[in-house]
Amino acid sequence: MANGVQSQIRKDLLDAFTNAGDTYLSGQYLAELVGCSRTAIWKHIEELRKEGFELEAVRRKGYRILKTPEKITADEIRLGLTTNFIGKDIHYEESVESTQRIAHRLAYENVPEGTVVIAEEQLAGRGRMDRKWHSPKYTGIWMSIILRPNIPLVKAPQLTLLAAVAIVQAIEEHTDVNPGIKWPNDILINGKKVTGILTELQAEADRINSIIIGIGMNVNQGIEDFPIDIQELATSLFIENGKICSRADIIKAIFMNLEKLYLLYLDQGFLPIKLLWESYAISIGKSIKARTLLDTIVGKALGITDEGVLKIEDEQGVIHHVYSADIEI
Ligand code: BTX
Repeated sequence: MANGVQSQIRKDLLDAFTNAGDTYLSGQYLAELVGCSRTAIWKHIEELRKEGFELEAVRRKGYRILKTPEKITADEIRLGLTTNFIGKDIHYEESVESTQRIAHRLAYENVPEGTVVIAEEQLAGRGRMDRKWHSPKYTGIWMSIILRPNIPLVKAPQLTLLAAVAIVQAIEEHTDVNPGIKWPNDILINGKKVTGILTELQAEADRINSIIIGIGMNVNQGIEDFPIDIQELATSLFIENGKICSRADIIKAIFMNLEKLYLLYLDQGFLPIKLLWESYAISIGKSIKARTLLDTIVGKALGITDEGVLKIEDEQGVIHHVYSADIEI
């Protein structure tokens, strides 16, 4: 109980600082707002300082937040987040096998839509078809987001494309680089992979219970931080942009863009998302090789259908519809 009260006070304090922006908030004001003594406020502020928040205290004016910590905390992500449901509930972990695994369990437990699992490190991060996803500590964004759209099963892959658009927009908002999307789930900068998306489902018959969108983004790694076998094909925002990026800011931007696009999608369907997706697509119109589970198709990528399925025209002029594949451009 006591801990619940403490964390509510802390949440209220961070909300107050978020709403105040650059304005100072007095100890008296904060004490009245959250319903505790000024000494208790001072103690909470000291706690926040220990966690790496930089708080300025000015006599007769009060407090304001100057800087949030390098290590991501759920509080730091909440600070300034204006979404209605995505990221409202954050399960933050220091080290996990895979955030997907935890998100699957939470989804079974019926947590609210928009719940997110974020880890500083994954020991068994995974890509599609059980490939490994390298997820070292403190450098990237490793997270899984739970959504519950009321759509038929066949439309689920559209959510991967929607997430890709949200991520590309977030990268553009926080860096000077130009990311592109390689169908279906890779975000590339200068031809190298900066982000992978893994969309998994919990469904019964034709009904989706939950979609779990796993996002792995390389943010502050140097090239030597990648294992030798992926150094040629992987990159990070730091490598491409030359500056350390705040992971919390990028996470917030992903949440905000994702929620906006998701609501648009639920309201108007896939078409507006498709148009945005096409404006970032780098494989369309090019000669590509698509390896599916069954065979390999070589031809020209014509575009995606209204359902998000890739169309490839082979040398005989036959048009193939590809639902899932690895693409080589
Ligand atoms: P994918 O199957 O398209 O890509 C996996 C391939 O990408 C690997 O075989 C390897 O070649 C390469 N790779 C591995 N690690 C990295 C990396 N850090 N950067 C660039 N390339 C890499 C992509 O699958 C989907 C990845 C989703 C990862 C998220 S992280 C949060 C969530 N939890 C979890 O376990 N997975 C997802």
